[in-house]
Amino acid sequence: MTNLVRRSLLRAAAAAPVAGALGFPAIVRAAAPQYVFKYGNNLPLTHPLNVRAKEAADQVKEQSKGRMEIRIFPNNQLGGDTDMLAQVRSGGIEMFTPSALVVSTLAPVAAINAIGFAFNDYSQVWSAMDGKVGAYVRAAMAKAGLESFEKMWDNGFRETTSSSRAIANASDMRGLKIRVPVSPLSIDMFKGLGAAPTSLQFSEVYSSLQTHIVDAQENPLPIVQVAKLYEVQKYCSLTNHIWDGFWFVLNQRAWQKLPKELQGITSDAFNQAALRQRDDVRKLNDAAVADLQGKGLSINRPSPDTFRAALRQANFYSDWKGRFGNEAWSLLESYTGKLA
Ligand code: X2X
Repeated sequence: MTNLVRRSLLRAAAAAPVAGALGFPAIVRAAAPQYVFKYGNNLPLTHPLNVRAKEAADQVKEQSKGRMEIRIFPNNQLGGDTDMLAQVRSGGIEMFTPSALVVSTLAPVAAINAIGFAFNDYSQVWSAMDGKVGAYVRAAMAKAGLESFEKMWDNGFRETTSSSRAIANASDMRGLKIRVPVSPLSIDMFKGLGAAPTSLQFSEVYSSLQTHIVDAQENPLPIVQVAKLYEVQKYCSLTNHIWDGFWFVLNQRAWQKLPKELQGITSDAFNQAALRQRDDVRKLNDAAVADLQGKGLSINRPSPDTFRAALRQANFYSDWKGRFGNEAWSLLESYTGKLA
């Protein structure tokens, strides 16, 4: 389907229930939603992001007594990440959950949580992202025309999978044809490690691994599971190189048009769902190693030392400190300790 056809079908689908209700008796018409938000994302329905977003949407419908409806379009149905980012700004869709890496194509400082090997653990991650680092990024997104909910959703610590070899230390990255998201920081980081990275939208990942356009990719284990990447990969190296999360972003005009009461119901539902989703990802991740081994992936746990050293030597930390600026960088370091 072309994007154009897909979009007009979607418009028709979104309009149908409201228009259809016009022919109904008054009692049914009263239940027609006054506000309909389309929410697009890039993940399969089985990922906790979709499971918990559906719960939040149901909660909004119930608490708004049917006045507000959120329709979920998972799995890149509305196009890839770059398309959805453009649509949420233009108002083609009202909600989207891009990874911080993808948001950085619009608001560069959003990639700051993805600085290689910055966070030791989740307690540092959530302190920073629910605290001053998250607030700084949200202000930058608002300047770029995107509203966002306060609580970030978890993607996870990114690991490296490959069809050609296990990655035990930085020298194994040399020349590796690896897919990374559409993210300047990811490209720079993998170049710094000596790999040959290519940016592709997530919608292209499975097929590009299958046809060996690339040999490797990097993603948190729950994504390797739900997108069945283990079918087209042999090795999984627990590099933990980037912590990545999804921002719940909203079209600014559509958000500002919502009555305060509905804004409150909606942001409460999604911020609460985010906390449950974080818990789901943690549990999935704990069980994923055994599951993926059972599905045939060979798993190893490299030490971060050689990777950090390679990045330092490539001036990765000092370069990105310069790009993000001293203020943002010191906020990050107030949670992680000194990085550069
Ligand atoms: O595209 C990816 O690799 C994913 C699913 O992790 C993001 O959305 C960045």
